[in-house]
Amino acid sequence: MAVDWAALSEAYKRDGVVHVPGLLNPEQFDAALKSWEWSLANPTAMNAPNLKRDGSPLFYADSYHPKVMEGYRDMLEASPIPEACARLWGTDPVWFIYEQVFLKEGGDTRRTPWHQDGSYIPMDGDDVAVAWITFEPLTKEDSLEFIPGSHLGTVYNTSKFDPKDETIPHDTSLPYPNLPPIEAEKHKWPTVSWAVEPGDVIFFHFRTLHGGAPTRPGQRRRTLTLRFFGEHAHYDPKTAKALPNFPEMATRLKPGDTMRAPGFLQLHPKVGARAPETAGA
Ligand SMILES: O=C(O)CCC(=O)C(=O)O
Repeated sequence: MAVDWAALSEAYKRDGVVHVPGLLNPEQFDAALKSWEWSLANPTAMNAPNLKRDGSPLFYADSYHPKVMEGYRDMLEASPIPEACARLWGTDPVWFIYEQVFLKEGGDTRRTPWHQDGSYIPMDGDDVAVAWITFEPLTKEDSLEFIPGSHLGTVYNTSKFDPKDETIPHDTSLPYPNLPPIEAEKHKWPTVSWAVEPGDVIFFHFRTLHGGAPTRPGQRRRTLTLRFFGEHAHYDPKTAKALPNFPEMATRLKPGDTMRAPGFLQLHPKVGARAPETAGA
């Protein structure tokens, strides 16, 4: 199916989220799934304990593996996703930041609380994107929800993902307002979501409010998210002063500095020489 990148780029800039059906061919989809499986087989020390199954529904997430390139490099280099980011932004180049995997299964798992990734990621700017890839088909009702245009509005504080009150911040020291109670006041917030088929990719801006996609008994959801930045992106420490795989970020960069650092893997346009084996150096 021909993709109208001009229309999608316009929508990305306006809404901060787009759905690209069938972007990954079966080979690229399998490669993405193999990377997800690598992450599950190689959990980080911090999140490995959360994989223990005790009969209760599992909502597992892991990210920032220091050796991510071992499981991701070949997949990333053969993926159409970096070029898609460039088309959405209208600029080159595209650098990889980090991966995140999700697994929800084993009963009623809770909705992912409403949040903005940009409250946690020490970067901001026009040219940033999360690529959300789900390996199970999802109905619109079971899919992730977004608030279109929210990337142009307020940056809210983080969420502690506290089931009692999802608006409680994870980092109370930040000078940002608490998240509003979006789920309780849904009528005030126009949302968008899409049914997802294997091979589809949803792209969203770091500041786009998103949440949802619970699973019910008998359902499983395996999801991979990949994060990228480009030409117009700057260092913005917020809660994370540095990325775990780029610890010198806070000392090498000042807030507002254009985001450039050796070691982030440039994926588009392709460069000849292979960068180091970590995402940040
Ligand atoms: O897939 C999910 O449940 C959450 C995804 C998400 O919040 C993210 O990728 O930032």
